[in-house]
Amino acid sequence: MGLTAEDIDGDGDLDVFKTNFDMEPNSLTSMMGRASSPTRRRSSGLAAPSLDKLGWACVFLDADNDGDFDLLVANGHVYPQSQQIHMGPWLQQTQLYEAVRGAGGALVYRDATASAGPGLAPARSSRGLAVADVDDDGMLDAVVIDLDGPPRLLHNESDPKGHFLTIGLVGKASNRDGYGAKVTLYAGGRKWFRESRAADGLYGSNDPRLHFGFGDLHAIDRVEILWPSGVKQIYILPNYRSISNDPRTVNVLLINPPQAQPPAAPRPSIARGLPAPRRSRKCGDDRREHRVLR
Ligand SMILES: [Ca+2]
Ligand SMILES: [Ca+2]
Ligand SMILES: [Ca+2]
Ligand SMILES: [Ca+2]
Repeated sequence: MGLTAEDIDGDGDLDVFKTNFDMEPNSLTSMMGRASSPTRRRSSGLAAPSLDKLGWACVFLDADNDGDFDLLVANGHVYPQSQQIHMGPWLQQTQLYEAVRGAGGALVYRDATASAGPGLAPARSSRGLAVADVDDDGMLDAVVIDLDGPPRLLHNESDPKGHFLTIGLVGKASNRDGYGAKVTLYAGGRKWFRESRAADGLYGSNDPRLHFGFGDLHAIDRVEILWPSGVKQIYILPNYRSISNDPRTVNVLLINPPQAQPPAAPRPSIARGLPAPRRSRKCGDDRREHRVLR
């Protein structure tokens, strides 16, 4: 029913997760290069806990900022009388899968729903999901849309396991929200690749800002942005090293503010520890050249 894609293994190619019907497993497929290249199914631990579920919306998110994408899946049957015909229940829990390192360091998922707190405890016939840091505390929260009930706001009260950076894109030659931009963050010998999308999963639109968790690394080497206009920007972030060693420090970087508008007043909740504003730099995506900011 639902489909989402992120580069969960850090090889630069998107990996695709798909939810399925009752008595069918959800699936994770790794892309291997260009669209015409072969794909491979990953053994990820996501199949067995989904067999008795009918899955809908799904969103990858780094819920604990440890640097690995976790996963939320909304579930619920299409038939209110499903158990009378020997299928799964009408009401099902939304599932949280935690990304962990398995044998040889391979990324696998474990069903963490039972220990995820009261927000995921009730069974509902859920359909939609959206993820956003609604209170700007650096931890991604979520909204679940249920049939026959109000939306559920799930506030993430996890102990953060690492640092994070939230990037807001403001297009000029590209669309204003920067949708379609591809952002790659390099830190500590790893890279994180994300696309900015207007919609994701199913029946939901996430926070347009891109959230990166990167564990105990508190120094970022660089951020590369490929805008829909074709312009490529490279940000070197030397100031980031001195922001804080405290994972709870909130770090929001607004990239490519529009020249036509005065700079917005910093919001108190996100202003702590920000690097110096870069609005004076000519780094817009309407300049068809590569620029390295130092
Ligand atoms: Ca990948
Ligand atoms: Ca299923
Ligand atoms: Ca994680
Ligand atoms: Ca939050």
